[in-house]
Amino acid sequence: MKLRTIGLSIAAVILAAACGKTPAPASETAGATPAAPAAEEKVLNIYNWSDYIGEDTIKNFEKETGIKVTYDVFDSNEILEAKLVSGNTGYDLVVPSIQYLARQVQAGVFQPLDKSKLPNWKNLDPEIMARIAKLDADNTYAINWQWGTTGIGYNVAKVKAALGPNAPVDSWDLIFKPENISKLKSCGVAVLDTPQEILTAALKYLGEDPNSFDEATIRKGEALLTKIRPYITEFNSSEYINELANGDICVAVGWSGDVFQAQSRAQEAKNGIDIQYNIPKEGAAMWFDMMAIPKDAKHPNNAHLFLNYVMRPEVMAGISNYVRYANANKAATPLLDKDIVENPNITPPPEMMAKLFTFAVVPPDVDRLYTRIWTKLKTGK
Ligand code: N2P
Repeated sequence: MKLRTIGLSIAAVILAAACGKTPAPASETAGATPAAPAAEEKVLNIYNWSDYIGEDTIKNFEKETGIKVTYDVFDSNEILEAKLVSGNTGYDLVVPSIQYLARQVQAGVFQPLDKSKLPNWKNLDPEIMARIAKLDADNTYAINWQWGTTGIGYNVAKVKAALGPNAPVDSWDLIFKPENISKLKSCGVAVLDTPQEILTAALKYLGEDPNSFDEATIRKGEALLTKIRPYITEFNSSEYINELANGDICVAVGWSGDVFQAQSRAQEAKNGIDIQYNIPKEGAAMWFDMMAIPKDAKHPNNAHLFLNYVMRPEVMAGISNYVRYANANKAATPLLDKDIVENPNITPPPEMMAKLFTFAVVPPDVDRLYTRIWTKLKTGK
C-alpha cells in the first residue's frame, strides 16, 4: 500500500478529490443508469471491512426498502484511504477507523450527517460517542460501526504443544520474546499487515508511548520487530480467520472479533480446533471503525436510511452477535449474546479498559516512516 500517496498534503488531497474521475465500484452492475436522476435511484453502494456484517443485515434492508445494495469489502485502512484520496469512489458509505476518519475529514472527503434523518441516534451510547467526539467533533461525520481490540489469537492445543502448559498466551511475551515465537514458527504465525497496529503494540510492550511520533522511539519498535521477523510466517489482515479455524496457523496478532469468528468457524466445522483470543495483559489497542458518507456520494439519502436502520437495537445486536465485536449502541446491549457481554476480551472490564490505548492521528512524515519500516520488515529492503 502506497502510504506515500496517502501522505499527500491536505491541499493535494482536496485537489485530488475535487478532480477525481468517476469510476463505479468494481462490483456495480454493468449497464446501470449513469446520470443521477432527480429522485434518488434505489441503489446504495457500501464499502466495508471484510467479515464485518450480519448474515442478513443487507438482505433485510433490501427487502424492507427496495434499495439494491452493492457491498464491497477491504481489509486495510490504507486501501480505503487511497480510494478516498483519489476521489469519486462511487461509494455512498465507507468505514474508516476513527484515526483515519479524522484526517480524511480534514481533507474534506466526507459530508456531515443529517441527524434529522437519523431518529435512531437516540439509541447510541453517549459515553462512547463522547470518546469518539474527541476525533470527530460533535459526532458530525460518522457513527460507530463496531469497535474492538488488537491482540493475540491462538490455537490452544498447538501453542501448548510448542511451549508447554504455561505458554504466556495472555502476554505480548508470546510474540515479542524470540525464545517463544521461534517455537511457534513451524505451526504458523500471522501478523496483521498494517504498520500502525504492530509498531504500536511493540512500543507498548517496550513500555514506550505507543503513539510516539519521535523517530528514535519508533525505531525501538522496529528493532524489536526485526528481531522476531524470522519467525513471522505471514502478514495478512483477513485470511488469518480461516487459517486459524483450519489449523493452518497457530498464532495470529489479529482483531478480537475476527479471532472469535475463527473460533466459531472451527466449532461449526467440528474439526476439534479450539481457538482463543486474549487482550495481552501489558495493554493493547482499542479502535473504533466509523461509518461515513463521502462528499460525492450519489445516494446520500439511501445512506442515511441505512445508517438509521443499523442503529436499530435489533439490527446492531444482530451484527455484533455474528461478527463478535462490540458496538456503541446502548439500546442493543440487552439483545447481545451473553458470551459477548460477559466475555472480558470483547467487553473489557474497567481494569483492562484502563490499559487500552487508542491510535493517534498520524501526520504524513510519521506515516512515511511507518511505511518505510514496514516495507523493510516485510521484504528485507
Ligand atoms: C473486520 C476487522 C475490522 C477491524 N474484519 C479493523 N479495525
